[in-house]
Amino acid sequence: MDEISQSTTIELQSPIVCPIELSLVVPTFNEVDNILPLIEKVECLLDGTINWELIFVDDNSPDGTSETVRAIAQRNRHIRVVQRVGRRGLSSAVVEGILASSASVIGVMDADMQHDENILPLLWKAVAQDGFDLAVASRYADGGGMGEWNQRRQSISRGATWLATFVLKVPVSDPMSGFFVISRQAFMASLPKLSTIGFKILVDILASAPRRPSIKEVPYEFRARKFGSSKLDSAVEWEYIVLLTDKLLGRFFPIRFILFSFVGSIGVIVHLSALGVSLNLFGMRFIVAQSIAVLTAMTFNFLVNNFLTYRDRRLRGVKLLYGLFSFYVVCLIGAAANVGVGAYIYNAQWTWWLAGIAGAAVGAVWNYAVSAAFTWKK
Ligand SMILES: Nc1nc2c(ncn2[C@@H]2O[C@H](COP(=O)(O)OP(=O)(O)O)[C@@H](O)[C@H]2O)c(=O)[nH]1
Ligand SMILES: [Mg+2]
Repeated sequence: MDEISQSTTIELQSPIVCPIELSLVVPTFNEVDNILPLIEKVECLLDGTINWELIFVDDNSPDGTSETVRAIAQRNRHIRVVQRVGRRGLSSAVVEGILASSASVIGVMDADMQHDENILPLLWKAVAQDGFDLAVASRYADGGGMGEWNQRRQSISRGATWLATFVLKVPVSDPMSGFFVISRQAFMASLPKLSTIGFKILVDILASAPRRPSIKEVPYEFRARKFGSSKLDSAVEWEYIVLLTDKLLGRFFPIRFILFSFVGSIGVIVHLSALGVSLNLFGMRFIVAQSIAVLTAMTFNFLVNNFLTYRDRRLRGVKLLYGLFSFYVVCLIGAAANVGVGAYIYNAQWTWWLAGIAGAAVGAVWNYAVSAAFTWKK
């Protein structure tokens, strides 16, 4: 054994004098004004009681959040930043922060101080000392509250909470909470099955758990934001639906294929509508009307898939045009495969509708697989 590896072994064998007891992971996007107040609050609360580290996972915020954290981290060894470039996403940020941390108990919390940090020690104790797998800060448990949220957001949150019950393996009053403490063991157990889509990492963790985790709920009152603004928009609501669909059906089919097929089935309605209008309103010949309908449906499918199914690889500008033409080519070959397979099965004396479904299925798989490789290639 050489000198370096010998000394490493000795170091690892020596007892840890002051282990980190809580790794706090905070996802950030444009939170520059919240960084210092949050650090000060956590310091006041935990210093001298729980040995902590605080990891900000920042998606390269244009407001300089990463630089601000780094400047503080130069002077304060409790603090670190994981700066991600070219990527966005709250859930994936939390996962990367947890994987970059070291304590056996992990806390997840927002940067904007809407989460009441005063209950952190309670959450930590439930996991670190009382042996729970997970402690969730809950707005819906007795004693908790939604603070100043308007009626619309409260209703959306309640609806989303209700929807989550279909994928969760364990009942929790506030599965949408972004404020919780979890043992590393419980997190690692869920990790292989995580979808890391969107905003709701706790729903993801709970739905991916291989066994029922033990859970403690701690009520708290959600606070109003003082600095910065919410990143919740309709895209986040859509990603939530995608997450739940992935949790329900993802083990059978890739989530993008499910979305692609969903868009395709709406495309059939678009096709029939365009055909009906061309024939009945404009009195076109069938062959012309059918061609217009095919073109309309393909364009519709392309644009909607570009917006929803591939929103993370969305094509814009000239690339959008190239993408559209490559999609036309893919779909026309798909249509030929559809007709070919359908005719083959029909000629082999199968029923007409089975031949039709088999042809459509082959066409759909072709369109999905080939457009993924060419139109929306990574
Ligand atoms: N790293 C990262 N953090 C995000 C992203 N979107 C939101 N956040 C952070 O996640 C936390 C919750 O977001 P927020 O907009 O306050 O959501 P709201 O409380 O539901 O309105 C905040 O600390 C945000 O800065 C993202 O795309 N990447
Ligand atoms: Mg917030």
